Amino acid sequence: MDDQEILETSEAEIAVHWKEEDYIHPSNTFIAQANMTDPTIYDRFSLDNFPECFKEYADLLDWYQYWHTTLDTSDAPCWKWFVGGKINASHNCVDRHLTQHKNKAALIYVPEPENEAHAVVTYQELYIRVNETAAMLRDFAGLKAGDRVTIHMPMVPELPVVMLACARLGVIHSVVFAGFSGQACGERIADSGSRVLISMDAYYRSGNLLEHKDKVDAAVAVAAAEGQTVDKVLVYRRYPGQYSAKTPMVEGRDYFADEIVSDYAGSRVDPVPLPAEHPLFLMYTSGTTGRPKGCQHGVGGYLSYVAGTSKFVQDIHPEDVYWCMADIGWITGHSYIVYGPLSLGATSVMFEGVPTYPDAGRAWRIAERLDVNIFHTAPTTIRMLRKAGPDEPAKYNYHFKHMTTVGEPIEPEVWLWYHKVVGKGEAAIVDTWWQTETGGFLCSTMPGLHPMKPGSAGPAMPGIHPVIYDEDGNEVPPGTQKAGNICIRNPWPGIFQTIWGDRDRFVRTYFEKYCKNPESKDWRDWPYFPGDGALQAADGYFRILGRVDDVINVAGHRLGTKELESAALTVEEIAEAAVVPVADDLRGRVPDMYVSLKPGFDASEEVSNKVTRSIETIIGKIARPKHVYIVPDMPKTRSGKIMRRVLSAISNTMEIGDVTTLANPEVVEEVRVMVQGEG
Ligand code: 6R9
Repeated sequence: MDDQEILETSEAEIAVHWKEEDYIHPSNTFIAQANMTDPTIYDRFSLDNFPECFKEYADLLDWYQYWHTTLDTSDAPCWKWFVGGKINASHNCVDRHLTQHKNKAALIYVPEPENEAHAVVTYQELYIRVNETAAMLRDFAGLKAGDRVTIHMPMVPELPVVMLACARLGVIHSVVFAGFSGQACGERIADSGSRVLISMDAYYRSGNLLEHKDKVDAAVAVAAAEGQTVDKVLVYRRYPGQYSAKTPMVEGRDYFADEIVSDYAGSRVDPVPLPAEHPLFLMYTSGTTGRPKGCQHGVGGYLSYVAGTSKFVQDIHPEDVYWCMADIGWITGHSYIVYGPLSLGATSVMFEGVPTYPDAGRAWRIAERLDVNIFHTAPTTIRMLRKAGPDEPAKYNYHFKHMTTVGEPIEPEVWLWYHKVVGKGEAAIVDTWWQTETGGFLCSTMPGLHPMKPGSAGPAMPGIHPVIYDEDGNEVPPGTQKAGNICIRNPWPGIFQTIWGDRDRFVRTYFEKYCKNPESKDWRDWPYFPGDGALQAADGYFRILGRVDDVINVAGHRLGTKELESAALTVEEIAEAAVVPVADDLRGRVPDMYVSLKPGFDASEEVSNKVTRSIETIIGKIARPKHVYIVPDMPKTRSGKIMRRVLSAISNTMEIGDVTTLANPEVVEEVRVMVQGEG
């Protein structure tokens, strides 16, 4: 695909029709209590003060040893932050809060069955559990600093406990979202080189206790086929002492974690002082090729950035009850359920299940009962809740001072419902644009400083200096109504360090496009290219339009079209596959799958079902296509490239444009009728 084609196929096309509304101002009550109301923060974080300005974030943390170099660029573009510094994330998220807050709730866990009690984990209790778990990981599993461990766990309090236990030892965790298949987990185990897998027997979702342990065996087998042996699997039980899965445990490999950890009761493990640039975790995310990328985040920079943004943008104070509805298996959960809030000594709520089960009032009951006052979720959830129970929030007595939306562009109309109905007109809203790769927020209003503009993320964060480039690298000035590729001119502490085991891909994917000089060690020559289209209004606010590459953002989850296409191609009958994003009222974008068959095979429902099943097994149910269309042939250029732009126009009922230059223009109308019907 050439660049123009990429732009044309992008989600930007669909998003660009959204209207901007007027500004909405945060209330005086909010401003009076906000953590950040000083506009000079933007001057302090200007490029003139770069990179030293980020000391302000790093100083929110405890350091065993202060750094000597704020930013080391000698291995450009693999930036090293706070070099010479020594730090531990587990100490910062747990131990250091004991003196003042040991009896404060660190985590409040809300299980799905409403008759099961909430679990309140105080900082003292978290300290005990993290220590005992760290002892188990070190002494039973044999893990040490620098080793990788894969964690395939649902939303249970043991998940953050295990993450913090790893962080205590310097073990690099790689959490794989529980909704991913065993095969997807296995590929990530192999890529990261984990010999230990931590998992769970079962968890609740929409009223069912779902078997989860069955994924373990698939994952271990896939990893083995790729040359990575897993010699220990630690399985937590949803009900300790009672195994809820049907899959048998494998003798000598699988152990009940809740049983083993009891052998370490009372153990204490000192947090290991780690160099600031030591990796804290890997988080796999989809890219433009079939293979997911292990984004590697370093402890000192990442933790500083999420602490700073949690304080100033999430506006978390010690007395707040903060609830981010994301799953910890995604970056939002890592940064803004676990590391950001806990580094500030906050109370972070986590819940099991889905927002709409048993009914659309669940979220508001939780908010009322726990007196949540900071609420954080994604447009897809907001759309779902709005559809399932538009009047529900009014029935519950809760009050949010602050709300977040993250993960995909939000339509102004959905934003307004969030503001008026969920936020009862009281809450300040931040629309935070960022990515797995960026560790924390890149663009957002500062809630106590800026008015909100529905549908726009807002200005750049302090110390983040974006620029919009056209395809040729010319800067697009603000206020021109012209969209382009948003890039960041400078590094910041939250940026990932590299792609695990693939530095070349890191450089190629994120820097090559706009790099000014590949030999340079100067950060000014290496703008970061996140892969999103955007436009900047005259007021400096950025409107993010969506991906400009082959990534589809489904309900806020990133899927690579190539991953889906490869999964479809494993079905015997399939000759070719093409995936395009289609607009969906609830989930934002969903994939439509077009396939053509090998000679000798006939189209049937059975074949479409096979395609769907194969995607579910290879990736997971979240990737299930909305439709599988079996077409007689793919629309192709004369050089044989599938014209995804044409398929996308058909799926989204948009102008198809000129197809006369195609090798097989007649097939376009045939496919259109198949999808849209006659007329
Ligand atoms: C945090 C997270 C990243 C992609 C990103 C962009 C989209 C995220 C957004 C947004 C518009 C927002 N995205 N936040 N688009 N407005 N506020 O979602 O990380 O899963 O890596 O996805 O999501 O396209 O490039 P990740």
